[in-house]
Amino acid sequence: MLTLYTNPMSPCAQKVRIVLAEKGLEWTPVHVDLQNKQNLEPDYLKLNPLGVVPTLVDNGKPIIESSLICEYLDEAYPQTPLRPEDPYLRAQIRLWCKHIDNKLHPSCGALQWPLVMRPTLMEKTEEERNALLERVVEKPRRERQKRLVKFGLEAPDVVDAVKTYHNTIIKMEAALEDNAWLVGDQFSIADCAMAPYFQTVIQFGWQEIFADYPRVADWIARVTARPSYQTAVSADFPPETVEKLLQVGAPAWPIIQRHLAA
Ligand SMILES: N[C@@H](CCC(=O)N[C@@H](CS)C(=O)NCC(=O)O)C(=O)O
Repeated sequence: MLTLYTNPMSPCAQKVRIVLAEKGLEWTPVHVDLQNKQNLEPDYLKLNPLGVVPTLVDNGKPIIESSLICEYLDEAYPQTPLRPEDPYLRAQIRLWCKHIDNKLHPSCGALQWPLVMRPTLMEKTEEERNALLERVVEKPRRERQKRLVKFGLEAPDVVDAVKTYHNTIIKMEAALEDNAWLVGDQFSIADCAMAPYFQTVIQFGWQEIFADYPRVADWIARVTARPSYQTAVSADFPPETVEKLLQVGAPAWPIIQRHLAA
């Protein structure tokens, strides 16, 4: 009995949903409203003390941290293995996941927040907004969110985020030179973990970021065409959502381009 506390826009939750779909596992979703900070409610904090999605609950046992959830699922449900046996290749997968968790994930947040979260928070009074942000559990995340609400796409985090995306794409292009997937020729947790971070780029219509990197563009085409991606991610983006996000992303593109050139 698997339950996933999730949100459609969350790349961390998307990666777990891709793994669940690859493995053909049945699961029950519980929607967590991030825009209204349901993730910081006491009941949710009991499951996930960091106050973030996703949280997987397997037979009553909570598991947090998306990369750890992916590994857990691969170990607990060995059908359709998503990691090779070779310890060296497993270390390569962990290295990608570490890069994603530590660098790419905060960068993705820096791109999503000004366009998706900030508008809802700006509808609240300054007092309400500050009170909500003050409750964010981890200090670096709290401070980052405050900057992104205050400065939007001009926050220093956004310049760094665009650079991190650019460097990640360069690394991916090199990794894909000799391999079909990020680690060797087997589709793995590394690919599941990376794919959602390009959903963010695509949803805002910023594909030019990877246009000069043919292997990355081809990898994105292959990963997004997989049935797992279609059910775990694309299904949450109906045409009206796609249209809305493209509208939000279009005026932001010149700013992203300026940051890319900086
Ligand atoms: N390291 C965590 C990061 C989780 C995370 O940052 N989740 C975001 C959504 S992708 C979240 O819940 N944000 C809510 C907030 O910051 O208030 C993981 O990989 O699970």
